[in-house]
Amino acid sequence: MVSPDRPLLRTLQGEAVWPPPIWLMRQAGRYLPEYKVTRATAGQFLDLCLSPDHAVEVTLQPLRRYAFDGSIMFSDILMVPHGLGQTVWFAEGEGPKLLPVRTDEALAALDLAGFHQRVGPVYDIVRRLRSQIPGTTTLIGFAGAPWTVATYMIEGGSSRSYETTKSLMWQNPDWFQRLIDLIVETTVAYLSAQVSAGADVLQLFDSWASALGGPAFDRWVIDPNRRIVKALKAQHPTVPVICFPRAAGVQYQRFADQVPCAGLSLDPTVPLDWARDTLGPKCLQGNLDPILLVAGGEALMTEVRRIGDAMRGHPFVFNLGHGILPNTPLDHVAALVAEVRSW
Ligand code: 1CP
Repeated sequence: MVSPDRPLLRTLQGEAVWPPPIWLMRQAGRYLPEYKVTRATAGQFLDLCLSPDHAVEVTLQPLRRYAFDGSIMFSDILMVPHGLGQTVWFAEGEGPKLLPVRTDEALAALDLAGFHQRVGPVYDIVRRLRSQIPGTTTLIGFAGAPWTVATYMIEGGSSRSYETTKSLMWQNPDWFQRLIDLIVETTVAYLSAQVSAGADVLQLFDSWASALGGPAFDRWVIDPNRRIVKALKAQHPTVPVICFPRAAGVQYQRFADQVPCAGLSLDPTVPLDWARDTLGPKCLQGNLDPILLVAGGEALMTEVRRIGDAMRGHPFVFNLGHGILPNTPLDHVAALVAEVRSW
């Protein structure tokens, strides 16, 4: 049964709930021994993402240990390129690989018509989670933001400098705009279908937002996020969207002014007093350094309390400033959750 009292949802609707709700980005994953067991039986990483039995199981694993207030469906931002028919695979120990999209022909071959069918299991996963998570837990759907997804689609995997992506973006902005527009349209349809399947809240991950500045940040980070959030708000007015233009620095302010999202996720470099005063009316989420959660001890607790002191009285979601790291000790996570819940 879904309870009306979901602290994470209430917070994103603007209430300064205290103690703040807590969940962790990438809370399912390799720091959990039980994840490694399921991962080993599921086959390829993409098979894990597209197998409802396994994906539901790994989504529930961190909830069983830590009773987080939010449950993020287990999936990956590369589900959108996969759904568009781009060839995506995960090379063991190397990360994601894709057959790059760099030409008119490759762009024309992407196929929105077959999208929902290719990602169909994701909607099944959300539906099953809706009925299996505790009633007070908020179910989070997600997607990558267009700029970040485009870097993977063009580079063919992870990148340090995004050299091919940026070169194409500046040499052929019309082509790049067509790719971004396709990702915007697909992402709206994808997230909307996640809501129809039962997601309470959505998060857009723009993990590589800090690669752009000036007008390029406005055009390729702010504008696509704004269009997606506006379209989702029109279709699902009560569903809050959290945006995460990671490491965008002072550009967080321009982003906040122009993107009508309910929540902003902050990376560890964002000063919280500045965020509270300038990004203000929005609910803020973050921003513990994931390496502090690996380090543990007094340093961890001092920082966790500093974050709490800065954000008390404001709608705030306790989270990391980026995904949890595989080396994170389980008892550090338990100590973090106990500390936040003691406030
Ligand atoms: O070996 C394994 O088990 C695969 C590791 C892994 C996992 C656990 C990958 C490959 N993706 C995931 C799951 C995942 N990815 C989630 C799970 C839900 C949860 O939080 O429990 C989420 C939200 C993502 C989102 C994601 N994937 C992002 C955005 C968030 C972020 O961390 O910046 C990005 C950039 C990706 C791409 C990706 N997928 C996987 C890897 C190793 C990467 C990053 C590669 C890179 O650094 O470029």
